[in-house]
Amino acid sequence: MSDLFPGVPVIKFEGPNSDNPLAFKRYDPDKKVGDKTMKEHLRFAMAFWHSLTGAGRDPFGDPTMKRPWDSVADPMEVARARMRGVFELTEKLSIPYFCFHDRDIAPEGASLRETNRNLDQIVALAKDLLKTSPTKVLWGTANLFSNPRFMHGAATSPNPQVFAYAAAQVKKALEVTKELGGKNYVFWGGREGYETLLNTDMRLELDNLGRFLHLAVDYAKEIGFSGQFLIEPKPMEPTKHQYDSDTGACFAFLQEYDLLPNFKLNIETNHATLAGHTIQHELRFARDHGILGSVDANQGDELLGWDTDQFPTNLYHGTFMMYEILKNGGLHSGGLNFDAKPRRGSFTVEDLAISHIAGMDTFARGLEAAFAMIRDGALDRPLADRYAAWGSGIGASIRAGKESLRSLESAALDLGEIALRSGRQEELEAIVNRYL
Ligand code: XLS
Ligand code: NI
Ligand code: NI
Repeated sequence: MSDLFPGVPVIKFEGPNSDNPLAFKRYDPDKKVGDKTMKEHLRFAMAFWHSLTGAGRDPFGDPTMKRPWDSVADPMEVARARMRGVFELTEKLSIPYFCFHDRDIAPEGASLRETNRNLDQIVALAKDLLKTSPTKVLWGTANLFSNPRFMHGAATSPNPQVFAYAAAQVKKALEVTKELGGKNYVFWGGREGYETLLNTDMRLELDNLGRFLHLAVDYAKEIGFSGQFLIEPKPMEPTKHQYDSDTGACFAFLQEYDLLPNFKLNIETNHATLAGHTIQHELRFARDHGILGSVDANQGDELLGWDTDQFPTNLYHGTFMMYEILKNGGLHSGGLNFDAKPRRGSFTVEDLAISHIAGMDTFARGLEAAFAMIRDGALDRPLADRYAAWGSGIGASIRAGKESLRSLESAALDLGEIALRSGRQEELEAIVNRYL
């Protein structure tokens, strides 16, 4: 292991009474919860872009983060240090995976050819490090939004040369993800969306997005990449209206373009709240439709209307998320990727480690609470009770498709007052609190 971060020790589990900020209070990787260990349930990943590349820049100020490569001038040397850094940090934190964009890990050159050469060098180093490390790659993706060429979108650009460039980038990113053993490949919509309909042919752009994803599926087959494809819903930012706005919109899109057999969703907490949904809603919708693939675990701020990408410390989110994930039978090839960054004022390397610890403890606590609620049927029993009438009599008959408006009218005409039952919301909320 490299020693770029001497201030970060190997993090150990010390239990809920520990006051050591550099220790796990809840996350005990080998502890069994049901028939799987916490590590197997949670499948944490570090986001390369926030933890290694991100530097604390915001629209009002310069980078703040103190990192070991700050004084290194050669961008390829910086890239090599960051790649060693992601292995060191994930190993010290017992985080089994990392996720990356092509442009996080290697600098762009003067042409795509030169950029790809840079990428190849760093990928060779990563491959080498993978050999001796427990760390693996959860997913790769292409950054199709930072470079000015993507100002009007990538697959949805009005300019076919931009579409071609983006396709070339995805081709390479797929090859690299395969080479590094990535378990999934993600498409987050970047700038696939619009600012104004006055200059946008929405139909054409959506058709092109569908075509683009089919090209990726075809190429993955050709090179034998068997990872899961994921798209990541987000309603806005950077564009005013992102096409993949929420899980419902993504489901309709995948269905319309016949992509459902190949795609699931990577669902992000802060994107859910920006879309005006709870994260539980987004996960439930995806689970119910068989497209819950992976999670970008972070949180927003109630009072800020943008993607603040904070580390997830909200125990209710952690619990409800793990509830949906357990009910989904786990995330399969997916995981919990910390698409999160320490606040700009939390600029030390220790802050970076502590942020991950806080997030991991949140999900470990959420896992235990959700597991216990499911084990006890704490929510399942009242739920089954609420819908019990659909299992017999007229309920069962409606579900079996045996009724018509005419037959239902005759059933209703002579009904007196219908006896309704309480929804018991506060009681259920109090039940959840008992588990926290
Ligand atoms: C941005 C997205 C991005 C994706 C990967 O809001 O969350 O970070 O996860 O491109
Ligand atoms: Ni994300
Ligand atoms: Ni995001």
